[in-house]
Amino acid sequence: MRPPIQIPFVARSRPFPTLLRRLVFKISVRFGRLFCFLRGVICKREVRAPTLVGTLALTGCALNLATDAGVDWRADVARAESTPYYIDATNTMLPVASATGFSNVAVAGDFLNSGAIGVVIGNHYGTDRILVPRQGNKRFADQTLQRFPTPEALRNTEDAVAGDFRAAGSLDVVWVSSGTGHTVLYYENNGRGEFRETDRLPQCGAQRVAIFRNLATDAPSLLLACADGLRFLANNGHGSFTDESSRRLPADTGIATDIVVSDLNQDGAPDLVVNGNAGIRIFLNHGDGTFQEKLNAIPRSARKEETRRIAVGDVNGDKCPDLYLANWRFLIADAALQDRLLINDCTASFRDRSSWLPAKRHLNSTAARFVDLNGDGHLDLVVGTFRNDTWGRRHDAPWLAYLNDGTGHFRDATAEVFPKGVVGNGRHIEVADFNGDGIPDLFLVSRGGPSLMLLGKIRAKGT
Ligand SMILES: [Ca+2]
Ligand SMILES: [Ca+2]
Ligand SMILES: [Ca+2]
Ligand SMILES: [Ca+2]
Repeated sequence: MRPPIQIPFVARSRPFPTLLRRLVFKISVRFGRLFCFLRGVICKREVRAPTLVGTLALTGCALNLATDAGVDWRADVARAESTPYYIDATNTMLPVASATGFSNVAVAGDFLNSGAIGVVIGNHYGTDRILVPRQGNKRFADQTLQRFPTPEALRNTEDAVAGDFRAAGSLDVVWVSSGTGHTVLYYENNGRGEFRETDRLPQCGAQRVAIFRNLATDAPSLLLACADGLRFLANNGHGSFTDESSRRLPADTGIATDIVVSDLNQDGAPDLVVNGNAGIRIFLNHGDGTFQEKLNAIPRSARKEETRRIAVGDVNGDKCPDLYLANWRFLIADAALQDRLLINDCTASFRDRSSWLPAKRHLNSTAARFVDLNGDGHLDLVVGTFRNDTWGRRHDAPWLAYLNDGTGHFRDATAEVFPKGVVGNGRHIEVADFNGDGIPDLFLVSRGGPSLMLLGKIRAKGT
């Protein structure tokens, strides 16, 4: 039996006075994280009997979650910086405390089947969260306590995807985590945006997860980038999964740290780009969802290279997906900080066109995504950076905006595109129409400091 949870703040109908609220929040965040950590260390998943530490820890986790519930954060609105392209709606739309953490990933979706977009956020050293739309998409509320199961162990979420894995008409969530206990977690949605954790998935030490469909009509399967190689978990059609790695994937996929799905050779079958201990590798789809490596597809980097994230999209208008490698210096001391742009010749062979990128600032790149920032129909780039502080004490590294001239040549237009103060400790970029005005918005996920909500202002041509 789980220990009882006392949550003194949830039932309050009126907000705390500001100073008291902030004090309670600061204390509870610090102790909540500590208790979550202690519980993760001491109370392994298998230990279900109540213990003093376990009870304190779980209560601390709950406090950490609860402090934001019912609190009106509009009192904290300090700024809403704007450019012709984006307005920073972080303080006006988000419960900022709930969007602040050691966040690694966010996934947007209509989790409540309400027609409005919400977002789930995966955190290190804390609890994953769900923010749901309120007031006609004008604000988000943290309903983690009401909608997520209470975590039973420290998780350290690294990545997540959402999909209708059971063909039930609702979005379930798969999390991958480097924490104790299960590291691949399945949150099943009851159709109303309330989740329960199930044991649907085989386990491995995974850092990334991606959805794969060989045909558009297929149930979504899962690809996991695991410490012992790539895994293919085939969806049996109703949300149960079979590990078909040995049948579908090459024998030696190596240690995998990132994976992207895209039809690189334009034959109609989605292929794979895999990052790992052997660098970037291309696995081409035979057409039936089995894969073979295409050797020498990626030109070698002149210097040692450590890639954290791969972005994929056509940047030069030939409809063939190109690649951007967000490179950092983390485990390899002399790795180059230069990111790379790789242009596809439409057969999944790539040429290095990093010279088409603006001069790189001396920053680690930790996230990248192709997005049409100025609505001209050409994919631009958002790049997340950080300053070598994995503890998130510093979260002042810029989010970069690179505009594409349509031929794949980019210029650094950060100051023109992003409002002042768009900084963080970049980890992930989610794109969705969060306020329902038909224009794509950005949710910039930061490890330390608040993640940011940027509402788009430019309507794309033809929309
Ligand atoms: Ca293909
Ligand atoms: Ca291209
Ligand atoms: Ca553009
Ligand atoms: Ca929008």
